[in-house]
Amino acid sequence: MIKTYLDIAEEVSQALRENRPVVALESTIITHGMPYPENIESAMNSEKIIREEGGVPATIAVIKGKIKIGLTNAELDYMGKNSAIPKASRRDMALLISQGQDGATTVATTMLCAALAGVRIFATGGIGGVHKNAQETFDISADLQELAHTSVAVVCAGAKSILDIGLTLEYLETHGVPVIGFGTSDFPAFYIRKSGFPVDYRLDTPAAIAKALRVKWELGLQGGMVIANPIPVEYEMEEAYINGVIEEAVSEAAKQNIRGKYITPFILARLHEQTEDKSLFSNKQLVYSNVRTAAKIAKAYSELS
Ligand code: PSU
Ligand code: MN
Repeated sequence: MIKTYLDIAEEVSQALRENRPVVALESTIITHGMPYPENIESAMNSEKIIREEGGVPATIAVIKGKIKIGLTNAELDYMGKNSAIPKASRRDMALLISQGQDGATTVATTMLCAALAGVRIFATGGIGGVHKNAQETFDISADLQELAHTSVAVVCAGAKSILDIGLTLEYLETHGVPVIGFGTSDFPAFYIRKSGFPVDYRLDTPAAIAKALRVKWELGLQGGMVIANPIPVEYEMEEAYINGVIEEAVSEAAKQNIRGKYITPFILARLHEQTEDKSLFSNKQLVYSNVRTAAKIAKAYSELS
């Protein structure tokens, strides 16, 4: 039944059949997370890095009502040039697909689609989370509920401090989602290596992470795992500077009354503008680092079975 909706690229399905490493990549980061043409550059380079590590990339998007697992270069280009394509989180999927529309998948829906296709490891920049002031706005990303239920590991550089990182970690704890620091005991804050909040466990090798994933899922403990990989030190931003820009962007969003799914893309665009693309450069570099780590974990995971 699900096959009606899924369109898995031949290269990806062959890799899955042969138990070779596959890494899922999201499309909201392309359509709404970075400006054109850097978004395409980042998407293509991410795929290249996965191949260098011996894996197969599976960028995920909804195109004309089909869930695509693995995009062609023309499809990547299409997702990168059309910022009018709607951001598709869990609640949007049935509507977009039933109407034959396009959708850029968020962390939540990339996990969902990856799980449908049998892909277990996913790399991105940062996860969504509990927004600052959520006690009034109720703004908590659907990414966190997806991590609670869907068995896919998400390699990320932590979460941006546009979010309340402390509350995001509390939420993940409540829902039983392990948060692992890859080579760090401090949960990273995207542009900076440390948020000041501890991770639950520190693991230093892809093999140790792969083993933890296998045990979790063999125990029947459904749900994801957050693998937090700090930005490489040479690309880290200056903390006081970036936090100042973030605060300004968050209050500008409130002032302009930006709501719901539009908040995160608004803030991201504002950060890139205000830092004259310095944050975009760091953003790309941390994605590449996450993608490489994810490919290594996927390889270690496939060697376990
Ligand atoms: N954080 C980033 N870059 C992004 C996103 C988050 O640094 O591109 C995107 C991801 O697709 C994430 C989504 O899943 O925003 C979260 O949106 P929301 O807060 O509306 O759930
Ligand atoms: Mn939200």
